[in-house]
Amino acid sequence: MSYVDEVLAQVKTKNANEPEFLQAVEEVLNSLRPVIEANEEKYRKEAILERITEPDRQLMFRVPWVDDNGQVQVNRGFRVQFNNAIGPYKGGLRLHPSVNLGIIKFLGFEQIFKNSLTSLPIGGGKGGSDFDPKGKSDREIMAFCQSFMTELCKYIGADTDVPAGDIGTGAREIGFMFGQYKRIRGLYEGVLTGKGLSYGGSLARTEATGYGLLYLTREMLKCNGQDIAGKTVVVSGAGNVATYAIQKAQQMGAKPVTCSDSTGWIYDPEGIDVALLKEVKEVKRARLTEYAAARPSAEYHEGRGVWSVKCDVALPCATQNELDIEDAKQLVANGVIAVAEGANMPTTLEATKYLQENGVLFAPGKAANAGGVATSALEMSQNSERLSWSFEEVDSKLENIMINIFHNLDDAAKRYGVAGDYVAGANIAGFEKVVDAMLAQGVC
Ligand code: NDP
Ligand code: 2IT
Repeated sequence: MSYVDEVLAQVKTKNANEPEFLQAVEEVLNSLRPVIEANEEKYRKEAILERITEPDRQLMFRVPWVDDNGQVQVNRGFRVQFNNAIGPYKGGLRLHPSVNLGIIKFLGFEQIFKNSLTSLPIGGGKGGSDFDPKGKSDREIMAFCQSFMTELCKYIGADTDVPAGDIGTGAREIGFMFGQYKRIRGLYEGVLTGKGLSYGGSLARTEATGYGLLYLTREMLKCNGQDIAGKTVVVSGAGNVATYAIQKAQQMGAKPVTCSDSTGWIYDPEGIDVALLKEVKEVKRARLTEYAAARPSAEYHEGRGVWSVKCDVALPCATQNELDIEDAKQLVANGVIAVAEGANMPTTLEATKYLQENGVLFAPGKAANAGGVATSALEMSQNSERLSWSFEEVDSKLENIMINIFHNLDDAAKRYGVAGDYVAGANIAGFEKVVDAMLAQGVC
């Protein structure tokens, strides 16, 4: 049996109840086959694949907090420190009722390769909780965040592990967590990114994931003889990533016509009104029905359905496995040219394969959404030098990073005879740097 197949079988046995983690490992290991086969004996002897698929450690803890009725609530907290070969663990905190260990492990595993692709010195980690922020008062959010950080603060630090935002964790939550870390540890340090501008945050971090997604998508289109300007874009999600992807797409002359949340979706043929979307989602924290109510050109539909809208470019920016084989078939039938993942693993393996086989340019999340974590690393640099850079400086670094990521994965795919397979290119390019550092650092 090949080394890849051996390790895949072991990972499946050891993590049988974690489908999302197995999906992420399967995608990465399968696309690394040409690299592994070229060094099979060495990698097997060094147990590189066993080591890279087993987290350094996974922390799980109780998060008790008191709700507004005086009732004690208990959630489960997680932090998976996956791999720190190239830098301190780095990755977001997801607050969503669906969170479990397998989901955090898939996100932490993806983060290893994503962070490597940024070319910045950050390792892979992820955390979060099954806490549901929806419908909670600010005081309840604070109570949860303080309790969560009371335990998490023992394991993180500016040079060990630097968490950030993800689904359900934005500036408000990061603020409460930073305050609690500072209070318990007595350290004013860059232990979290995505901080507010008044206490060490970076300009352009809020916009970074969505903007970065568009910088990479534009480069991918350009290198394939296409222009983003004039394209109709379909976006899912209505959170941080989706909002700033829509904004940057408009700035580039494209027309984003959809967005969605967990209850419904908007089709707005005149183009999404970003100011209104921000008002509804960032300020009021309301449902998309309010967007439709305020915008005559918009249609609101219950449930899911954005992938049924005819488009040139599709940008899934909500959550994992939100674009399945039926959606992929519909997109292809409607003439889609490119799919770029703003979310982490939003496209199922079957749908990815179908899109690629049908000539759709496909940019995987670990490359396409790396702008968020890259800008987090720029926030860490600014915190270390106790300076802050201008919006333009951060944004132009972000743009360069995204362009470089695209060329690195394009080159890696060409080097291994799979030109145009950007999934393989991203996995290979991300893996090469991490494995080099792992080998140099010995058995650890
Ligand atoms: P937000 O919490 O800001 O937004 C998430 C959006 O997705 C919301 O509109 C949410 O709707 C919608 N959604 C629909 N279905 C689900 C579901 N089942 N679970 C969770 N959300 C759902 O998160 P972000 O925009 O930050 O994150 C979106 C994706 O991008 C995630 O996959 C995340 O891991 C990834 N990502 C985020 C980065 C960042 O910097 N923030 C960086 C790189 C990747 P509703 O409000 O109704 O729940
Ligand atoms: O998935 C991701 O890359 C993020 N949620 C951002 C992580 C970070 O450390 O900024």
